[in-house]
Amino acid sequence: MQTTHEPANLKAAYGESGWYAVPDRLPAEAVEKLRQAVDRIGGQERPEIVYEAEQSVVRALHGCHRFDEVCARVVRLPLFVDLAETLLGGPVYVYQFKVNMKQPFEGAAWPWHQDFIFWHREDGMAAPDAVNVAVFLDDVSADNGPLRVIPGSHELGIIDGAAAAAEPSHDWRRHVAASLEYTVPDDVAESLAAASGTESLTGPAGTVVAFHPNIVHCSSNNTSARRRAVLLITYNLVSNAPAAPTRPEFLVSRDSTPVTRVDSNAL
Ligand code: 6CS
Ligand code: FE
Repeated sequence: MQTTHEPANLKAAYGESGWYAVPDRLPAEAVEKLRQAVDRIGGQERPEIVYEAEQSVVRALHGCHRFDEVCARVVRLPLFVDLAETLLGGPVYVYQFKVNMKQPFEGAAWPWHQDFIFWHREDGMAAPDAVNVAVFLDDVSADNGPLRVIPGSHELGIIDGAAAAAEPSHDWRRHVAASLEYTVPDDVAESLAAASGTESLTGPAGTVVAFHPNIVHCSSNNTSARRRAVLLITYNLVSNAPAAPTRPEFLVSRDSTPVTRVDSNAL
């Protein structure tokens, strides 16, 4: 199968650090089409739109590939599907689609956390045989709230924080708000960061970065005047599809049919 990535070094680098910045970028005209889709959807009234705590600023859009034709095509681009299949080693489907907006001045932080614990505890995903593909829709720099990761932390499995003892709320709003249900305690994250350092994922609009479901990551408030919108497509191995997820379908796809590619210039 012709892929768009050099599998050898991609898998080695990703396996080592838990994340990988892909050399290829999403072309500017495709980024612009996605920005227009985000603006279109963000102005609608729909359950897939999550707001910041003060209820008027959009925090994230969810599941847009299920109702918007540009988003439905972007998840099928060979650039992303080849990346996911190379890293996961088999046919994949779109498990989750979201755009974290990180609006100027009001885009709130995401505390230190891992993603797999949400998919495992809330949806029944058996193994972290999924991958997050981040696509920057805006330029991301140190001052507009970049994603920060702790390299190598993907090898630690699920790090149980305070939530481990508490009875889970099973309220999906606690899984996408600034006050997350499952977090990695700051002292644990800080000691991991002291040992391994942290990397800030920055780059121009169009940058593509893959990161592991168990890598410890966070992002700060956006105190700048520049939005930091990032599209996150989570691909899951078809063979790893949860049997009976119950969270809303815009958070967890029920359709585990292998994703089929469109042409690279289909957007
Ligand atoms: O609950 C979820 O599915 C989402 N929540 C977080 C904090 N990351 C993973 C996923 O996007
Ligand atoms: Fe996350």
